[in-house]
Amino acid sequence: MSSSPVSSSRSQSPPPPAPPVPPGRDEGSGAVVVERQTQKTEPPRLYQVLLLNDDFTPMEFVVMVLQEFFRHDLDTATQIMLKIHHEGRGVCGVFTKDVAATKVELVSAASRRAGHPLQCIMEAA
Ligand code: TYC
Repeated sequence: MSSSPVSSSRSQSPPPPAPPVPPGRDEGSGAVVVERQTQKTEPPRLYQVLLLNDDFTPMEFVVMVLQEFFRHDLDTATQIMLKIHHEGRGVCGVFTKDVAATKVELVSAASRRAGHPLQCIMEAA
């Protein structure tokens, strides 16, 4: 059997694959290329930052911490401080992991510097 008359000796190999088309409008043809999203992005895990009660840290210092590091107003900071004082622990705020860890470090450093034993910790929310 002879080869087809339309095929030349140079068309033996298949044509090279078309270059990938970036998402968006396919220039010229008017076609729109839609990329299927196969992987779902999970929301970041959140962490509570807590203060623990102790017998020595002055109430005023705890209120200051809640205002300065967690941006609570005076009334809210006082309520949170009193909750910690009576119940042993209380939530200062909820953050992503890096932000929570930074808050813990900053509060702990400030407490140490002021000579207070105030404990600041983080827990998965
Ligand atoms: N219990 C402390 C006192 O009576 C006050 C205090 C409140 C300390 C909250 C720590 O996280 C704390 N001076």
